[in-house]
Amino acid sequence: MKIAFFDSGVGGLSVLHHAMKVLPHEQFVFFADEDNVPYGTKSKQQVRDFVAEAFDFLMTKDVKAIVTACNTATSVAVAEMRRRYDIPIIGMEPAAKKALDMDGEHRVLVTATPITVKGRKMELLIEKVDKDHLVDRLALPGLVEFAERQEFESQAVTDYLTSQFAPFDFSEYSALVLGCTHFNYFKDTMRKLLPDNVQFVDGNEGTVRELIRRLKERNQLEQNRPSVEYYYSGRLVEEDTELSRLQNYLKRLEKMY
Ligand code: DGN
Repeated sequence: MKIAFFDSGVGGLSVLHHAMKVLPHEQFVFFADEDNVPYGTKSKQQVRDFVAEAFDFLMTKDVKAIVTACNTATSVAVAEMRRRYDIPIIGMEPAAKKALDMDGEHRVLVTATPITVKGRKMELLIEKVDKDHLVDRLALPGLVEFAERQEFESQAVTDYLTSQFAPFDFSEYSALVLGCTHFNYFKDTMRKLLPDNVQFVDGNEGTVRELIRRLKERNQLEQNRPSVEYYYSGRLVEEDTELSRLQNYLKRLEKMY
């Protein structure tokens, strides 16, 4: 059986990229909801509907687990999906705890989409892990659009990040949390704009670790000939130009991770 990775767009490839490294004998299905990206600026109900449709589709593909490689979808829709299906459904959560645990004295900036930043799940997370009030939040919806256009290092990206980062005194921060899977593509670009005391923290490893734990529990890790099938909103990606678009993202990740 296969393992599905789902995202609103290409962000989830960053989690899949890590999974392919640590699970080299599994078969994957990657679903990017390219018809509806971006999610982060839509209503919660719209996102819930998109996710339900995608999951219904993925359930027809003989999958043994679904990784919701999208913090936004996890934040508003995963609980409902877990009630609906009885396979493991793994979510993403901005790695605020991991970032605080790494230092514990300096501030941490959690970046994500507007839905994730303002969501109830984020409030609960902060309440739980941020006893010393060290966490700040910043929505960076522009990065999702840049990532979808494969624009990672242009002057426009630098200008956008520079203006968004301007209100923060980064000498007080030990970490920046990449709380949206699309943001992983900008680690290098951000590195050039932030002082060395700021470390980047993402949730990729933790999510894949949880996936492995859940599959082991069910005795469902397999030794297959590896493969990945890509879908854009339910359409199998077959054209060379689109496959090479996806390869470009994986190449960028390979350089950075
Ligand atoms: N990649 C998604 C996330 O991790 O939140 C969402 C991007 C979007 O659709 N805005």
